[in-house]
Amino acid sequence: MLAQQGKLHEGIEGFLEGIAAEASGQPIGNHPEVNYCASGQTGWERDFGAGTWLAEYWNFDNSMNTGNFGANIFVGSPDAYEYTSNAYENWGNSTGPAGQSNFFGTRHTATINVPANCVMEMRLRGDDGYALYVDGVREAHHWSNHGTTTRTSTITLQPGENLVMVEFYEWGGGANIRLEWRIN
Ligand SMILES: [Ca+2]
Ligand SMILES: [Ca+2]
Repeated sequence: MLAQQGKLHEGIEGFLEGIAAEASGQPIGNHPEVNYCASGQTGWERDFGAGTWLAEYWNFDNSMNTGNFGANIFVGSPDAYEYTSNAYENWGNSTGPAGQSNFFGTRHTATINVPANCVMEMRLRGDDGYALYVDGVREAHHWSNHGTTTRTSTITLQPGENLVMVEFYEWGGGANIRLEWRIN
């Protein structure tokens, strides 16, 4: 699937590691078949259902500032992880999910099943860098140090399983990563 798309970009190594982890039996977030398009959800919603997302958290240090954190952060076992209903967090200037208030990264991964094509808008906001992938294709990103910005993408979820991944890193100051969705 990935090879057919012929795309290599920041974060893809981590994505492939995620595939390998799944194949090795490490669980990832999962969701029963849900007809999101029939939900009538036309306002922005953050929740996808309990336990949909595997949220993995890594601390790093500022020596990893190579201008491309994606190649460096998401390697090895995470420092912490949990299962969540959403990829929506706002830590502000407080401690992040793995114990550091600066220099941490998060990756939310979910397998979202839908029974038929489902056109969904996904709105991603973040401080600092973030990226959204669906089945290995980068749909949105703003992978640099910055205050909160927003990227909105129109995604067509295919019948069956769709692997959705949100990557994020915090460099300094405030920190948030917030994914929301709605049906057009
Ligand atoms: Ca920040
Ligand atoms: Ca911070």
